[in-house]
Amino acid sequence: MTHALPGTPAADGFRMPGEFEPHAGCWMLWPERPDNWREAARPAQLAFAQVAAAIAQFEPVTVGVSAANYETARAVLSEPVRVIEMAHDDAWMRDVGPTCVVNGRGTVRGVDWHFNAWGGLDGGLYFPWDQDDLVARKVLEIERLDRYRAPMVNEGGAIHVDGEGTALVTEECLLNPNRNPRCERSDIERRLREYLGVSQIIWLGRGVVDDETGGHIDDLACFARPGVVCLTWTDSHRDPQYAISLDAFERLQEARDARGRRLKVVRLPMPGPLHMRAREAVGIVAREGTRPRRAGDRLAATYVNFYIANGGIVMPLLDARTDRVAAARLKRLFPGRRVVGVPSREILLGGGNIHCITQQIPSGTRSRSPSAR
Ligand code: KQY
Repeated sequence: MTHALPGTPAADGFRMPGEFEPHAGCWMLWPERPDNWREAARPAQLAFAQVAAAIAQFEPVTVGVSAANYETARAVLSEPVRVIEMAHDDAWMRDVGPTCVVNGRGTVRGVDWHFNAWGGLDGGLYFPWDQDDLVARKVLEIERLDRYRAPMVNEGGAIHVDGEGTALVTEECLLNPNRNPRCERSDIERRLREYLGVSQIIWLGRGVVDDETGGHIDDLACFARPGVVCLTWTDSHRDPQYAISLDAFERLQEARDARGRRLKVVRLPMPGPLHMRAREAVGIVAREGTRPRRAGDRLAATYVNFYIANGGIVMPLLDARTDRVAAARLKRLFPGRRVVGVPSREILLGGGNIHCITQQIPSGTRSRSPSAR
């Protein structure tokens, strides 16, 4: 039995680092469920394997896979990728994995949020989710990192930080009663301060149109570095995304970060709009208790859902009309990193993208506290 640490990261001197700070490695899960991924998840598995191989050029990657799929995953994933047997309900490591925090001495610990499949029985995407809720704990145990069990429902894709005291979140997601029904905005802010070690929370309104997570920030906006935010953007006034992105842009222009700086906002064009095709929908085996996927559904396509690796950016390729512009913007934004594009429509068909399927472990030391085994 492993116990969680008492107290909170902030009280113990810990903060969540920005994704652009150095990593010890990256964790992913293997897509398997036929009610979410078409054709028994084979096309998605190939896309996940490409993402893993791209990240493995920059840092160590570990993929958790069920016992039943171990051999397939090992055969498909490239040699440098470590494959570990781990039960899970679906494959969104960003949301079910730990959110790591560090202190001034370089000690790394993990925050283990409560997970309810993006809304539990009130709009959640599948039932049950008990195995997903254990993933963060298992990752931390394998990494030998101490764990805080945060007393709130949250997902890694619902938060971005600049590592210098600022968090970026959306009202649509964090204030949705299907996550923490008894919490007001002030309660959520207090928990984010305690568990991320932040002092300033910037609230955007809604997330990307038809994002089934209920407005995750990691589809809408992220920090490229302290003081610089990337924002999903469209110039099409007819698209409902236009008003959402404009509102986010205005709020970001008004905001100050924890150090009192104004933010520079870099707009990344949206692909599409993209929709699920009839031939893609037929390969999904509908099941009661899982959100159905239908031909014509709008996909939450965005280039903001990229992963920042040590020395690299692994970005989604989604639409030949916009991929090049987005890649050029990311190259300018991250001059010290190599931008690698991975075709990721198959991941998008499952409801997320490259950022959603990855979770970084920051560099640091792993001193475990004897009280928290
Ligand atoms: O972090 C994310 N944005 C996760 C997307 C989850 C989609 C579930 N089908």
